[in-house]
Amino acid sequence: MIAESVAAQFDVPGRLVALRTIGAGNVNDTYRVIFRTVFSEEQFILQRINKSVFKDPPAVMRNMKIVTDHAHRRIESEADQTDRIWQLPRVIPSLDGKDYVVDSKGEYWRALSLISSSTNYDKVTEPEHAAEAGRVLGYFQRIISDLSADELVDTLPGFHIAPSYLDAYDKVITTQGAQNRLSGVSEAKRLAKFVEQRRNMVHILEDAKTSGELQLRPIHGDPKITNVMIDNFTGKGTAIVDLDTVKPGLIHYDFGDAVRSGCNPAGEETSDLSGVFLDLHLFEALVKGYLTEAKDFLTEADRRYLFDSVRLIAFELGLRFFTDYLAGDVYFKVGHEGQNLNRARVQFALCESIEAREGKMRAILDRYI
Ligand code: GN1
Ligand code: MG
Repeated sequence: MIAESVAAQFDVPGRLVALRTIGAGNVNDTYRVIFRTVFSEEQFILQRINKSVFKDPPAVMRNMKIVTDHAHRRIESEADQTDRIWQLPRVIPSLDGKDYVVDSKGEYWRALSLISSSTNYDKVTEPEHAAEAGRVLGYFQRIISDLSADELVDTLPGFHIAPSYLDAYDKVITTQGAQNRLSGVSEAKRLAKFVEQRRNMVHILEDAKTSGELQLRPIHGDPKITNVMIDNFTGKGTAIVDLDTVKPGLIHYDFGDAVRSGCNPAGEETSDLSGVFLDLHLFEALVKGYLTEAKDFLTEADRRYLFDSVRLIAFELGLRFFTDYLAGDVYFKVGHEGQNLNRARVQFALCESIEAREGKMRAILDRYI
């Protein structure tokens, strides 16, 4: 198998004893690998980078290397002032000293260190968990806040640029395939109406960026709850993983994504919409955790757009899933027909719930910032 021969090309001591697919992620293929020597065992993450999403894998790895090198230095320099051990994946070099391996089919692979004794979860039901999700994101953003966005390459042009997703939707919707789905599936028709009613809010963050009110910074790009590692011994957040979307962006994309993912107790993949809502207890806890770390680097303007980012990112992800459903599932991996439609239903239901709670959410934000 290709993954096994690729695994042996990274600089890890010992011999391969196991390689297992882990079903994480909607984009890349991910494996957990175990190597053993006479005296020790090394476990690491092996990933094949999805080239149809990430067109320039070496640039993705360069960003990852710059950010992790910087963050590791900061983690070490602050180590004796914190209440926990913070971790962050390390890029494991290949035997020939590169940050990736290219296989015989031209596919790019990377190896990353595992976060010790920790677990990730795909749903949040306890405020303590939401608080840790907020804290982990705030910490990560803080320790990279002194890195200039100019040092990173835009490896995914259009990523989190909401107006571009609307343009993509407008193109897809005119295709025959999309028209067939719209006329045959009543839920698809309902979602199309939902999109129409929200066109005018799609530009809010990009307008603030264009006017100079909000600035580009290095961001994580994908701080959803499954990327937050919780320490098995202390229950505290210890790391954020999945660093391939680290690039210049607005910190609001991260905040909005963390909230839409960490404050919906039903998670992303439920088919029961009655359980999908923005839980204000979880929100309050996440905001508190986030601001413990973020209050020092957020500007006045940054604070003003926090609520809008939550509403927008939930809508944007729903729109991305819906567009992909209409396009025939070409971007997000699916396990069954209609999965992207269902994912869109969930995010749109969440967006509605966010709209209904706007006053209360703004009041919570005002209380802590
Ligand atoms: C994708 O691959 P994964 O699961 O880490 C997507 C994110 C979405 C997320 C939703 C590069 O992330 O933007 O928020 O699915 N990543 C990319 O589950 O598009
Ligand atoms: Mg990701």
